[in-house]
Amino acid sequence: RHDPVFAAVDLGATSGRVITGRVSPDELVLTEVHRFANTPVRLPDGLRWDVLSLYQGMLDGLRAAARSGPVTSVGIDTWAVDYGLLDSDGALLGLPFHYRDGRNASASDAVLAVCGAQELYAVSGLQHLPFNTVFQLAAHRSTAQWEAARTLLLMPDLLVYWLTGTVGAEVTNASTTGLFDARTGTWSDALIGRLGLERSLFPPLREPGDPAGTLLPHVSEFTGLPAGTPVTAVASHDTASAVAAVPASEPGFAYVSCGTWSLAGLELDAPVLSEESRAANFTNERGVDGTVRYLRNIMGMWLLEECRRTWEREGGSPSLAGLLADAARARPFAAVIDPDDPVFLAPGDMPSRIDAVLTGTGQAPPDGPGGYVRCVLESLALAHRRTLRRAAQLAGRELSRIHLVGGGSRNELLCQWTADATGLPVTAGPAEATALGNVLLQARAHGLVGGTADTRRLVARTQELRHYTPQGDPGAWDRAADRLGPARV
Ligand code: LRH
Repeated sequence: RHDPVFAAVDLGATSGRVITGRVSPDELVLTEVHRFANTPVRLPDGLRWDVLSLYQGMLDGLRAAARSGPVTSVGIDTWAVDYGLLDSDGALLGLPFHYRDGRNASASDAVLAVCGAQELYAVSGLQHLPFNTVFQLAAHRSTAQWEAARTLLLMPDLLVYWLTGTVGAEVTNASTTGLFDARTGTWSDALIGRLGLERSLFPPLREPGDPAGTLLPHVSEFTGLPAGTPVTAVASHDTASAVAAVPASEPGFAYVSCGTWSLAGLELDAPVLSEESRAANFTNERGVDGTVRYLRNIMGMWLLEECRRTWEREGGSPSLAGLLADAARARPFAAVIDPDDPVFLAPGDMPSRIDAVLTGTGQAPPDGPGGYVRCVLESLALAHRRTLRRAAQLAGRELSRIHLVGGGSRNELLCQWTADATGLPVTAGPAEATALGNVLLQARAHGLVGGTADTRRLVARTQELRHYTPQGDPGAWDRAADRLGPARV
């Protein structure tokens, strides 16, 4: 059998992977052929992505993919908002900043002074996060590089450019810039003009499924992929790829795409741009086929990952399995935090920051790693609950089920507690939703699967899913939620 194989490049905040996906009408097999670290570097002027090592990791991965057999096409997805600037020769100006760099807070004030939050939201429908591209650009404008900049490429588009020499902006990720019109699905000339940005910085848009060029000769030579191998624009925002692969069939589903971030929300046909929605900071990011990803960012597994990095730096290296077993035994609801407190955004000592927040809210800090992990996971379950309930209210929907996808879906405590806190059944998996979404969009572009409904059926049929029903005393979750005071959402 020679089922077509697609190579998915999926770069996450802590690692990058190249995965091959073999697709047939009733089979969908992913194989990770290469994994590499994504280690940001702090330079004197800020925290940067090591984009050359990511590029090299991707090339090595494509070479491994080529060795494993014929590859029909390549697709790339990464996290959102970050970008590189090219000069008039097409050369990259400096290393892209990391969205967790601290320079953006004051820049966002400068933007909001020119264009109010209401005006921005009415057009872009984007949640306010201090690192939205529009704010990062305001910080970038005071640098010498800015004068030389002619083209802005978001991370996946930059990597596509290096593979193929073609320039474009894929829409699902463009929708996270703050300069994209959520109603029309195009760059907002109005906002770009109002903020005094050059319209020519922003490349022509690509829809998921559009061709994005073919491999340059030196790329083909290095990787061993044949000359002419196509690169396909996928839903290049990782969250959009993940949502496209949510194995849902019923209309009332909600999703939590859970990795470094928890992205919790609904899929809608049209944006919700009301003042209430803006005040609750819900975003209207673009999905496949013009759908709207109506969601909020929740700080996610970052809290746990950053706790573990802190413990490792201090010489301990508790295994994840051990930590989760300790968390399961720790006292329930001993400590709850709002995971979205901005103090948690930057890299650094996470347990100390949790202590400070707990002390500030009259709660005692946990007395061991298991206690911190319990605090983080219960707090995330509570954040899933209030975010999804509010999303449903604002969009006028009834919820019937939560699909928890992404790496966090492997965490049984988080899945069970999300079910318990919300009172809704949770279907967990696939953990590889983003890579599946990437592969299946390519398969669709090559005529192997139909639309999103087909994609989702294929995922549901072929991937291992787990089901959680709500258990325990729902009142305990209500009381824990009350302890957090008036919710930000
Ligand atoms: C998740 C994600 C999320 C963005 C963030 C910057 O990886 O793409 O959707 O908000 O990274």
